[in-house]
Amino acid sequence: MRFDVVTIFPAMVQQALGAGIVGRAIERRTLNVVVHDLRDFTTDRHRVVDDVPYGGGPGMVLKPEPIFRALDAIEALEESRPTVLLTSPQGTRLTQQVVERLSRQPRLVLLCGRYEGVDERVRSRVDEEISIGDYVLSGGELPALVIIDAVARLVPGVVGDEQSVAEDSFGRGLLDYPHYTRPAEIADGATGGVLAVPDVLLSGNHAEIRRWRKRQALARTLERRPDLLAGAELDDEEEKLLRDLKAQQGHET
Ligand code: 9D3
Repeated sequence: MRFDVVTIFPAMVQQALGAGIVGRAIERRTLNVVVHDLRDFTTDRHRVVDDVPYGGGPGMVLKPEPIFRALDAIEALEESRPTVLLTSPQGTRLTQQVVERLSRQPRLVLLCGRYEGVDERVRSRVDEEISIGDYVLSGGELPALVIIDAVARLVPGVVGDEQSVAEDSFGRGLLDYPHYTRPAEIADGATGGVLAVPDVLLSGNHAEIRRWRKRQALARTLERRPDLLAGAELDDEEEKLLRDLKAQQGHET
């Protein structure tokens, strides 16, 4: 899969892409990510990318022509027309479902918004605007990196363990179960007590362990994110565990 990123902070984007799972996938050529400096598509001596808003008001607006030139150049790089995304607070909220849909595209262009926004005419070249959530950031670079990270994980070969991608709790609509590693007991400095790993995980009884994890995942989801249960794909065992948990919850209150 190919990503083209258009930004006024290419070093920030490039730097972040070098690390971790995505960085390794780029090294292996499983992913191709090309970062473009919007200033390279200006034609004036001072490489100006922004201007004051028509009608007045605070802040600056990204000028349309450098963006149009960048998109023309990027679209000419390959035969197929890429899907053009604009990061914007007005966009579709990014969810795993949106991530899955984007991962079916062979080519994505990510236009990173900045300042108060981009000239509205740029939207004539944009297929979809994406927001990563309801909080105010300074620009679209971190959102572009979030989109690339989430989408890239679904590209075959990017994550080493395909099973962990397939089973990923969010993929199935539930929160994760608790994880433990060695040692089996640690001292709790705060209380003088002992923090122990649940016995079932040390039992070697894999059927019991699987059931415990399902129950924990369901209990946490019911407690912290009950909204997720409406869209979750549950098997028969999970449906039964959930009924039991809800019945218990009823007694507790
Ligand atoms: C302070 C300016 N705001 C006035 C109402 C509007 C505004 C413009 C530009 C708010 C934030 C930004 C910069 N943010 C993004 O470009 C952005 C973003 C975000 O802030 N939150 C979540 N997702 C995204 S995607 C792009």
